[in-house]
Amino acid sequence: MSSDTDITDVLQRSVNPEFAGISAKVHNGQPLNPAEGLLLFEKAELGFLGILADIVRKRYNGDKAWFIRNFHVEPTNICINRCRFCSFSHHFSSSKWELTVDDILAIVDRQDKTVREIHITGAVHPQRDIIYYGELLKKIKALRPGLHVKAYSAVELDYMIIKAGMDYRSGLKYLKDCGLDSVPGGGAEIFDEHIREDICGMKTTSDNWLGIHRAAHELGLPSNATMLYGHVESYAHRIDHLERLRQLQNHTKGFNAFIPLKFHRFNNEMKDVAEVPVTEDMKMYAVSRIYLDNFPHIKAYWPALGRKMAQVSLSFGVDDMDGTINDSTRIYSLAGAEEQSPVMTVSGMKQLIEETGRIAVERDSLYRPVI
Ligand code: V47
Repeated sequence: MSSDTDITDVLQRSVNPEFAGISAKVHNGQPLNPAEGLLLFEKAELGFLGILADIVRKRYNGDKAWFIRNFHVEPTNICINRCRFCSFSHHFSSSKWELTVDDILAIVDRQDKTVREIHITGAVHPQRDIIYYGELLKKIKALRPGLHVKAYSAVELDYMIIKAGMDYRSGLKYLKDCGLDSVPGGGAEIFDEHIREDICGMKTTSDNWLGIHRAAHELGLPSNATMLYGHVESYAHRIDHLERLRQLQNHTKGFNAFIPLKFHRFNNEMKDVAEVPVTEDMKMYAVSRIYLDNFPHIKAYWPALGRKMAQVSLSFGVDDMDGTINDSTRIYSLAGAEEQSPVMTVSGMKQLIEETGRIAVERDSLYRPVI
């Protein structure tokens, strides 16, 4: 057998004849329709999904697997929203906390000077506004001009921009002028309106989430997208979510990475919902890679997934391992993820990737290799 085509041909015939058309589309670089995506979730063997996902991954990334030197800042856990899956906000914590601008600058200042990206996201604090967050951006840029600032989820942005009486374009333009470089993917959760109402009804709507990202892309601010999966949603809801993202990406081409986020149940209002097995995680990565054929990158966020399963995910469509993190996020450790103090050295990251046979490539925030 000489090529991927031969292998998938044999596999799809031995596994299920319904997959012949899907396999051909993936080989030819054609998008699947929602019914085909659903069929993959419902009936495809995991090994078959891995092979199809690999075709799309290789098309964009060859054998490279990316990582970045980064850290997070979570400015506060005081939140106007009360999402049922959240273990991070003050509603589920014994303490409330809020960092001052000086506290955040001190965190930035003590990072190693080789770190390239700061990721800022947290709760939606009722007393904070776009001026506060704009000043924070300006001061970070004054302190570390070369640091890429990926900041504020669409949920935080929606709140601060509406509160300022601005539209999304002018609010994002203001923040861009203050130093915003890109927008993280948080707050997408599940776009289906009924499930969203059930798990995070107070949060900004799906249309608003997509509207913020559209406006960001139109201003030249790239962004990421996430999905919170493995709780009360169905496969059809996952495909609906991927389809809405793929349509926006067709218009703007502004998304860099898609990041599936596995639901963790510790210390939140959904603690009675069982977590999905790791096979389901790999299925989620693979179908995302196959369906989002216009996204260049699929990211395994190892603080949420665990480093060993992040390694396995490289065989199910993933090409990006996020970054070194430097023990700077609590969102997942509070929800019960196995990584209670997520920190990875550059050599640890390289080793994790190279053990799987991939080429580890350090990147900047725009996926340019760092020499
Ligand atoms: O939107 C919150 C998720 C997200 C839980 O853009 C939970 O590079 C599982 O978006 N179980 C925020 N997930 C984090 C985020 C992110 C992370 C890493 C990289 C990027 C990026 C973005 O965390 C929230 C929500 O979907 N989340 N609580 C929980 N109990």
